[in-house]
Amino acid sequence: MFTYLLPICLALCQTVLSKTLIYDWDVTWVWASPDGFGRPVAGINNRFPCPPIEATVGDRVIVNLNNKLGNETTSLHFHGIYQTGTSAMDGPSGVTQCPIPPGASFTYDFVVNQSGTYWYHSHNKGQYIDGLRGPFIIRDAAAPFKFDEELTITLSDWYQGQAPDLINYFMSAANEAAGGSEPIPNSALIGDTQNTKFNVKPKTTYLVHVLNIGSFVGAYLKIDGHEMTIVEADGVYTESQAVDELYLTVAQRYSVLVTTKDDTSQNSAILSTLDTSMFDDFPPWANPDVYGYLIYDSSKSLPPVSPLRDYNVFDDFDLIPQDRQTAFTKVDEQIMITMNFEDDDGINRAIVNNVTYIPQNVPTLYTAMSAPKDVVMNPLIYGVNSNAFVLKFNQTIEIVLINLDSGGHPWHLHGHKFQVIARSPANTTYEASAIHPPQTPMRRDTILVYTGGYIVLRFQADNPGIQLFHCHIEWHVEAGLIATLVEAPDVLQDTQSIPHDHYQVCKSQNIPTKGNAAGNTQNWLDLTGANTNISTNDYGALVNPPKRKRRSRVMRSLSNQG
Ligand SMILES: [Cu+2]
Repeated sequence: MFTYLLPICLALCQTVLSKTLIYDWDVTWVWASPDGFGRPVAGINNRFPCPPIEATVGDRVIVNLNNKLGNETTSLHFHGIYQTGTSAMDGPSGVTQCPIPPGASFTYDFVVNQSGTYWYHSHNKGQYIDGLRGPFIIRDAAAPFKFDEELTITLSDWYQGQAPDLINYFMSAANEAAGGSEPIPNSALIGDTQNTKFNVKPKTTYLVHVLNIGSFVGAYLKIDGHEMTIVEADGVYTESQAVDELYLTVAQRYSVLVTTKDDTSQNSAILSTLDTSMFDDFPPWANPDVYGYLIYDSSKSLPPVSPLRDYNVFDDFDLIPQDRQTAFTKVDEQIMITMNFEDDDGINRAIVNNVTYIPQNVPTLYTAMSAPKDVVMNPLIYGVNSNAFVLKFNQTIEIVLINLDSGGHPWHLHGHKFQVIARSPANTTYEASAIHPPQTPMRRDTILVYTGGYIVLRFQADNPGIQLFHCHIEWHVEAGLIATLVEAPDVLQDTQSIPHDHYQVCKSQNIPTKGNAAGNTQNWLDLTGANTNISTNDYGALVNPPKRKRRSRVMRSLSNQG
């Protein structure tokens, strides 16, 4: 009789049941040895691995972040979270906030109206390479699948060196002269450690959240003797897809259903290996293999393991979203992006339409918030090196990304899940006439573009905010492989605000919070003083980097040859 009230009740009940989750987090250096080698790691509350955030759809999440690192700035990004109405909580430093200096505090406060497997990580100058990252799981009573228990398996590459030193060498003339290679990870991790044990019950269906929280290369995963069924990718429910192996680029996530055996006589191995095809060099000290175990009975021995080498990967382009959302057919605005790398005065820089990304004097969000109406939609005010594209509210946007580099790149868009309209094989020239959208394209927030190939993505510009579109390889972020989508800044400045503590961390560092990219509040089209110079002494998030050493004569002659 009262069935017409049901939707109202569901909405109300959701609101009533929503919780506020408060995380008081000190970012601290922790001595840890995830792969057996001890080193300082960026952790939380003196612990590493960093703790998960576990929420339910509709919850409000508050993270009170205190930077107690002492020697580095920090920030947190909540990867895949839309931040609808709260662009200021997105996290990338220089974009939606200032870097948080040592001793300062900063509050992230937002509501999660989405579900699935996400993660958080520092979005500040390559810092998450040093460990500041963790899972962010959002549960949903209305999820279209059934399970008994949950497990979270993170995969990642790992370095024994520290990010500031690795970044400094990666961005040096010496490295460019030697070929510009990314640093090779020493090892691989499961759950930010190795030989990780997961206790399981027999004959039980687990929802296993799998995340690649690494910094550089993709990772394969297989659970010996157990089939996996993909039911979610990057927070999008999918039609069930059985696979016996997963491949995740950095920043991608899946939920898979795994039903355990009805037999506790043997434990099972979890096999993971890094995608070494992304290494420019394969030194003997690099170990791409890592293992974990499903423990059915802790009194039984661990099963023997051997490296995972039978790569048998399902193409994520073929996944079908469970809601069967059809492809957007009418595109209002097309953004063409060509990506490549170039030698910029002896330094290896990434370029988006021939321009390398450099953070601007004023965080881009603050430029958008303070701009007069007559210039807020003008990409010029955001600075040439922000690679800004201004999107009009609610338009359907198509991004065509053409990869001219001789390597694959996992591209991530903040604030959205895009439809994957096309992905070409490697070394394929883009032709608009060759694009035939699938009827119900896969949606996700991170997608691999193959070597020399292209991807075509579509989404609705319905989320006013500053949304970065960037390669998620941290080395490439540092090298400037970033575009800035300034989404409906006219709506943004009328509907959102910046909390006082956010401005405060800028003021304490004398970073301007008003004006165009150069900080000019008088003449908005005068970009004199905007940041157009790349750093020649990049030590990542270090506050007091060592002074630049004089380059030796040998190095100078080497780089001149390059
Ligand atoms: Cu890349």
